[in-house]
Amino acid sequence: MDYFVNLKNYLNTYDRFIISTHESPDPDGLGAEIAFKEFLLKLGKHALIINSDPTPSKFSFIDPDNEIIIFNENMKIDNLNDFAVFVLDTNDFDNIGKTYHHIKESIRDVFIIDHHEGGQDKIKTNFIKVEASSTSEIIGNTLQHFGIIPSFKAAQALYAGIVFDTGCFKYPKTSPVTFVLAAQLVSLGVKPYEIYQQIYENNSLEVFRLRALMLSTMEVHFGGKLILLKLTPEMIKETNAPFSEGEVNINLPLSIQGVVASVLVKQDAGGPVKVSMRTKGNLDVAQIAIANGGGGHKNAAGYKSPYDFETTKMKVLEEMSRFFK
Ligand SMILES: [Mn+2]
Repeated sequence: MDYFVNLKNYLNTYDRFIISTHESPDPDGLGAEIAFKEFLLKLGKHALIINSDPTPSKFSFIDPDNEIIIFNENMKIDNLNDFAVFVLDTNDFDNIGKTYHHIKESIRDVFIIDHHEGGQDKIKTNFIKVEASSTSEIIGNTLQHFGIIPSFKAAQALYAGIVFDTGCFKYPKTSPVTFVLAAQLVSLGVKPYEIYQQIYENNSLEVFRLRALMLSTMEVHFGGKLILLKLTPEMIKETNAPFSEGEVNINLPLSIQGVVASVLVKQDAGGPVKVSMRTKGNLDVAQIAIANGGGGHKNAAGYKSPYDFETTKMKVLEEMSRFFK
């Protein structure tokens, strides 16, 4: 399949674009947005980035010029009827949050660029490449395809996105394509150790306290093969750490010998209870997420639950039990 046919058609049809990514934006969504905006501008297009949630401060280095606009209910976008939208790093419209719901009646069209499972029905008319390590990888390859060299800013943004989504080039979708692109970005001046420090050695004390609280909720299930952690609004209040900083702790239990699944049941103040699942090997949690209205990859997926915290926990353990019979 030539993934670029859909993209070229869309670019030939419209001239003004809004770029957005998922709620709780991560370096992959942010990096892809910054580089993709530059790409659109170089093609002579008009482009704005509008996100539903603010950029976490530790990731602000990805947007050094403060280009990303944070949505608010009262914002006025001139000639909104002329705009078409690019959604990056999610294929779940509910996951784009307030921005999308506010503009969806006015905009002309929507195009998705993503690497998550769950959007199989959308692959034919969008640009969804589930084997890509990251959306930043897809955007980097898109620039290569069009013969456009990213600026240092865009190169750094893309590199940060790739590092984050591959866990420093170690998750299963890391491929030769990933390394070739990373080599190009480093040749453009990106300093790998600086990006590593920005993303991984930049924690606040509040974030570390939140991690300690979350680890103290640890439950061991299925003979030590599955670990469950909790992240509650009370923990956020007590530590004053950002919710998104708690979410990443789901990866910690996978460092334990014999653990093949990690589950996080989480809730931000006023929001729904959510479930995140991480696994090793062939345990496919995308299926569980999709069956519950969510999405993700085989080894990393999640969904929003209609139930309270305890019921959600019991139900996800029941779903996961299929792997441990
Ligand atoms: Mn991603």
